[in-house]
Amino acid sequence: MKVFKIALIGDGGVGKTAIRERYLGNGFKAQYLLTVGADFAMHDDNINGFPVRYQIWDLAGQQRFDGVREAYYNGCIGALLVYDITRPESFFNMPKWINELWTNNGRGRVPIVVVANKIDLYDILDNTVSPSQGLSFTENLSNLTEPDGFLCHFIETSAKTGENIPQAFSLLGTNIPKFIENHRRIPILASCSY
Ligand code: G3D
Ligand code: MG
Repeated sequence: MKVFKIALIGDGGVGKTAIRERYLGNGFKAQYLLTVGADFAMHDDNINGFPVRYQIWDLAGQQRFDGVREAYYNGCIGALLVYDITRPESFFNMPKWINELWTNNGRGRVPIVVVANKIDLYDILDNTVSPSQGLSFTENLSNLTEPDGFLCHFIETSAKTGENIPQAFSLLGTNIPKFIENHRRIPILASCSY
């Protein structure tokens, strides 16, 4: 079975861990990597009908992150980049996260799904980031990745209600084969085989 390392990235508090827990279902067992300050969990899924195993990396403590950036990103083949629609600064910080991912994973521009999380709060709070802002950001990102053979996707989720959580992962999954097709000569890393 193919194993794909994917990372959850985005500011603290945007809902990365909540998204992961939703996707994995109750009772999942994450392994905590003390040296990296992150934990990862495995989840089997399929891409276009082919079985794959995702190794999902999630930061356990943001403050420890500085020294372990490379280990966190190394070998990643894609990421869910999460922002919180109720906190515009988490939206405006996205370029920083993209830069870190693309600089440190060893493969360059890997696929990203931009995830607008906490949509259950749209109706309750003012000053939320609008879906059109998220979409237009993602279209600009796609302009960068199109020469690499894939586009980036945008999806609105709620880890609280569960809306669109599996769909966020499958959107990323559809881009992984396209990425691999265009990067056949990139060496396979131990942490992620394809
Ligand atoms: P992080 O892993 O990105 O740091 P967490 O974020 O998953 O720890 O989530 C941070 C807080 O946001 C948590 O609340 C969590 O319950 C909440 N949250 C996550 N996703 C959603 C969502 O879709 N809707 C709503 N309403 N809340 C969400 P606490 O209170 O535990 O800090
Ligand atoms: Mg977390």
